[in-house]
Amino acid sequence: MKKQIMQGNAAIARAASDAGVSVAAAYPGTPSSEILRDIANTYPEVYAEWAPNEKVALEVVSGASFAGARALACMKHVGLNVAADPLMTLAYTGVKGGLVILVADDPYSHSSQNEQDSRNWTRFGKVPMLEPGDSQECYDFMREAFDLSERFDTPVLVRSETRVSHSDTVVELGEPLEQTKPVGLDKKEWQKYVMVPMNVRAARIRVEERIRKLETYADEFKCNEMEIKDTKIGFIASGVTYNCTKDIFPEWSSLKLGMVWPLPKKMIAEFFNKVEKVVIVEELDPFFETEIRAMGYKPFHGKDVIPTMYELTPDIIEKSLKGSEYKAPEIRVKPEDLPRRPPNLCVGCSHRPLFYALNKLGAFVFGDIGCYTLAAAPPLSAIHTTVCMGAGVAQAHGAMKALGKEALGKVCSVLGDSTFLHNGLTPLMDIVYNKGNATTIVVDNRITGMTGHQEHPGTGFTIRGEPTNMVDYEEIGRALGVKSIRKVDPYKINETMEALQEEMDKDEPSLVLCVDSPCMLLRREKRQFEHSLYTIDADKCRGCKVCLNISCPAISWRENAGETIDGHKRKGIVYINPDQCVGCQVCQQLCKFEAINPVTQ
Ligand SMILES: Cc1ncc(C[n+]2csc(CCOP(=O)(O)OP(=O)(O)O)c2C)c(N)n1
Repeated sequence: MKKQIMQGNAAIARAASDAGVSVAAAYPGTPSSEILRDIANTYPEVYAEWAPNEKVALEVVSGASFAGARALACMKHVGLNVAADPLMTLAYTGVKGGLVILVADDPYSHSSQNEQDSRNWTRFGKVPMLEPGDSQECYDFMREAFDLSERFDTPVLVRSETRVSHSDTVVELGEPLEQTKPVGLDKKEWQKYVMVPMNVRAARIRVEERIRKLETYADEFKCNEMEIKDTKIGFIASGVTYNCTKDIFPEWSSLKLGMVWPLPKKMIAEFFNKVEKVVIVEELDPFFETEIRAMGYKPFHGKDVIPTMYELTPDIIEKSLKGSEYKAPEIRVKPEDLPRRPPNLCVGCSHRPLFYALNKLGAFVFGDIGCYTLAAAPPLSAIHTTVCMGAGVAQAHGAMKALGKEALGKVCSVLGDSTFLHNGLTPLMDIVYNKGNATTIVVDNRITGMTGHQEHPGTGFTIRGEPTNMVDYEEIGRALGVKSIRKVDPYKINETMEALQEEMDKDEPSLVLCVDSPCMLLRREKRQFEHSLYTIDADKCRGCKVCLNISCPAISWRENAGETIDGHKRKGIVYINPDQCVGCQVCQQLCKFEAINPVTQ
């Protein structure tokens, strides 16, 4: 079918296949994760792999490009920070096969640790960037990106964002290209690919020349579009922001910048010539505005009225430009209008008892990013920092170096299995090498949970479900020099607390591995619990609410004030929802009154 309704990410995947991509690699991250999944599930001709992190993903695909194959790396915005090191130098080496880096931003931080604007990488990295605004453009711009990459000998960035990646719109597909056989590696090209100072200086000149050529090309590039209507007023925008602004002010003239950088200088000059008042509407940073002002133009409005943070929705754009009272971005839906439904760990999740234990121990926990970050919220309240993937391991070490022996027994870091493999090994090596004494806890639930169950080198499966080597965390710890390696079963709360305290007390690095605790939503691996369901004995529950401290979605509080039990007045009792309980037995371990018992047939 030539026309289909497609999600932005699905259109990106399809475009990669239709553009003849041979190799695609990614590390998952919302809102980009579906792209590689779709490639792996739908386009068998494309080699696809989950890399342990974004830097490796980009390096893998750049190798394919150097061999002459078309190649794609996908990541979320913060992933590009991790991949920035190869990116900055790949701009100098250039490519052989078309090399595209898809980066998906997350304005409003729906699912991210920051709200950075990836457009800043394009100017900084000296590589062009395209920005689609709907699924059709995802498809078209991606195909353009591969052509552009080969034509100008450059990696090309394509920036998506949550609303583009995760919206479904109609896509008219083009003719697929045959996947071309890579031309192969050529030793004679070493001066292009070996970035030693002598070659860097030559490459530097090529980079500048390329930017100039791209600047000229931008003026004729079909992804940049000018539409002259009302000449009194017009707007400059890109991506989804262009669509939103166009919806509200359809009668205005417009300049859509499909290429974010370099900018089409002649087109911009023409637009300012033809339109009396130019408004620059852009989400997050004043990227276009800074550039356009530097060219000597004075927009009528830009960031003086348009917010510099969060998403730009049609109503925010409208209020900002219609000169209403509206100044700062508002939280759109007032929390008090909604029933409170904070995100929570799943029923039976192995992270819950571990963080309950850490809370009871009173430890300061340097945390990380994953489902377990949810333990920062009350009542678990057992994650005290979250910065970026792998950071907690090194931060615990740094804090303990700063505080000296007084921190012994009180500090640790926790990170997930995927996060450990992404960026946790290097800081653990650092702790050992520099004679630290921090405790590193790996919550191994056998999958990349938070982003939707992607495989990684510790799961034993590739992206296409083929069995493969499974990393042994204990062996890794030993190889890095950790002497104290301990396995704990997080579901056994008292034993876990004892083990954690012992490890934190040690004046040496230690690695704690939470074992036999697969993600509750994983199908292939299941924790076997003794019983499948627990219930409350109403005659024994005193309503002390201790079991509510684990924030289990299956447990709730039922008011029945005035009732007494053994002469003890209780305000209510606890209820366990039999449709939700999976029998993890965590709540039972907390009940002093033996009021929580298994249901036996
Ligand atoms: C640099 C970077 N890349 C990707 C992400 C997206 N991301 C958030 S958490 C996470 C991994 C979580 O998996 P794991 O560590 O196994 O913990 P789990 O969610 O399974 O508990 C990923 C990929 C990110 N936040 N930062």
